[in-house]
Amino acid sequence: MAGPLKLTFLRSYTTVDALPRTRSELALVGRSNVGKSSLINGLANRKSLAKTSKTPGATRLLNAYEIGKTDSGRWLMDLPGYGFAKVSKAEQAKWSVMLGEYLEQRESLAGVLHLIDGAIGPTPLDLDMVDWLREVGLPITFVATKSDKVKSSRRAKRRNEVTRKLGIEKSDVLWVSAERGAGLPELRSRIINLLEAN
Ligand SMILES: Nc1nc2c(ncn2[C@@H]2O[C@H](COP(=O)(O)OP(=O)(O)O)[C@@H](O)[C@H]2O)c(=O)[nH]1
Ligand SMILES: [Mg+2]
Repeated sequence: MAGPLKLTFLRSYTTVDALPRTRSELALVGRSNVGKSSLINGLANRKSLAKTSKTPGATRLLNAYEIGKTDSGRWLMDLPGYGFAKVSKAEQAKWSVMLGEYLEQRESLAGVLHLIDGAIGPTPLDLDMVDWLREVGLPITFVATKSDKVKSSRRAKRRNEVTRKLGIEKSDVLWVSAERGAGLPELRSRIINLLEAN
């Protein structure tokens, strides 16, 4: 179990080609509004390292964060969220090309943290993304967000639903609340272990 991660925002990239080589990298993938930015802030125990929003933006950027010491070469990459209804077909197509390039070509990519909204459960788009990630063959760590929003009376049922739909075991998903901090120490340890394996 680990305390707050030292996370430094480096910069945003608009293309995969522009990315420099890194030693080891993990990518955050998830529906727009799933709680990615909040989770980054929670992992670092900071309030506004990553911008959070009630109205999901349409910005399609690869946001790079360095983990640990300066020039550690270990990155956490915040990928653009999917499923934002107000995005045009053309914009969506651009998004999936960029994401495909990133996921299929990034040599240092040690794995993907796939965020699923715990308050909603896996959506059809989430399941499409899982199929894609499995096809690419990347190690996936499932993270169910917003656990504080699931009433305790519904928790067991929701946990079963999440694991059944994703086709995984209960122990394969980490439940977290960026708001309350639940599950964050376990997730930080997982992140450190995944990055060090590379
Ligand atoms: N209750 C609760 N709300 C959360 C949590 N994490 C994120 N949210 C809310 O979900 C919305 C989207 O969060 P954000 O981090 O911007 O999502 P992103 O679009 O995936 O980056 C915001 O209104 C957050 O306050 C959580 O753990 N608990
Ligand atoms: Mg965000």
